[in-house]
Amino acid sequence: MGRDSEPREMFKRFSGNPILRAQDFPHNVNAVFNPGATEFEGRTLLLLRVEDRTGLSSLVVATSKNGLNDWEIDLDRGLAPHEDLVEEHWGIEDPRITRIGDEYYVVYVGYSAFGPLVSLAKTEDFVTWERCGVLMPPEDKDAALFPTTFDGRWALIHRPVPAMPGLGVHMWLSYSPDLHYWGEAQVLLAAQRGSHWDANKIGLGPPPMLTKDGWLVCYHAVRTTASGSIYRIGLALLDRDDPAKVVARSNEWVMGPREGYEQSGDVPGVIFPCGWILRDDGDTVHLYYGAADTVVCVAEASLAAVLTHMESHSGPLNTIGTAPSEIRGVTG
Ligand code: BMA
Repeated sequence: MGRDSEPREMFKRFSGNPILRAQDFPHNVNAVFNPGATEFEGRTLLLLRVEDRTGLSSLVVATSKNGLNDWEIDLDRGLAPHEDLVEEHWGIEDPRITRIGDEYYVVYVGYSAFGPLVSLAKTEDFVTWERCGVLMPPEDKDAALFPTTFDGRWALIHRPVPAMPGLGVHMWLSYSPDLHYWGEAQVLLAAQRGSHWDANKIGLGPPPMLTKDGWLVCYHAVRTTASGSIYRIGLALLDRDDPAKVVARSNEWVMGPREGYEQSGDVPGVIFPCGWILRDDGDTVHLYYGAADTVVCVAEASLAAVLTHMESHSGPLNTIGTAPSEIRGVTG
């Protein structure tokens, strides 16, 4: 699947990238990007963010037998913004899919007239949906559910933006007994400072993936440069039983924009994954990402290689303090 020119890259881009583009649609759309991903009825299912020419986005299903080629776009499945809901006034974006039992819980960004927020909808077939409402008020994005509970509580990683500038934009963890009321909010991963690749602004990519070493988390970091932003991705590991505990964090990015389809488009220099799938061999990971806010791509990695990398490349876990869960009970 990889290219000869990238022997040292852990995530190898599919030679057939981009796998989905606006031109693949039967009607005019502006861009297709940032897909959630899951397996459904023996096929890979992507929930694509499709931005039409009004500028608003909705979620559309595409499926493929091998997760690489021969994608079939299914305009009858997916989720469109509800015109009567203020929280979806300007569209819905960037879905993350978590399978729980026979249901698929899709956490997505609602672009409300009051700012982007985090919403949840669930489905069994990607045709009929039950909206579960807003989980986090504006401004909050980049959220996904864990597929299991922890001491009876559901857990959500999300990314609120502080109103006060200069404090950094960090990843948070919140818990809920019922997927409705959320609390115990705490910083999970703090953006670094200074020249680090993940300084100042970070956010979750796909939902966490359970591995032998804990929950593998993929996150993006936004580097502001004189000629715009660069979106790169890195990895962290969370404790299997206590996801508030960060046990490793890669000290360097594992993939950054490089190819033409990542450097040219509506927003150049962006790779933005929202879904990944661990294949039946237990090792092959397919990472699905939007490139340049314009097209959909896939890259492949070996999970064993990723976990080995985490052992040798773990940097500081957090830079602005310890997670509240770790200092609870400490006085003075
Ligand atoms: C983020 C999100 C993503 C987008 C990225 C780059 O804030 O809005 O949907 O891909 O910016 O433009």
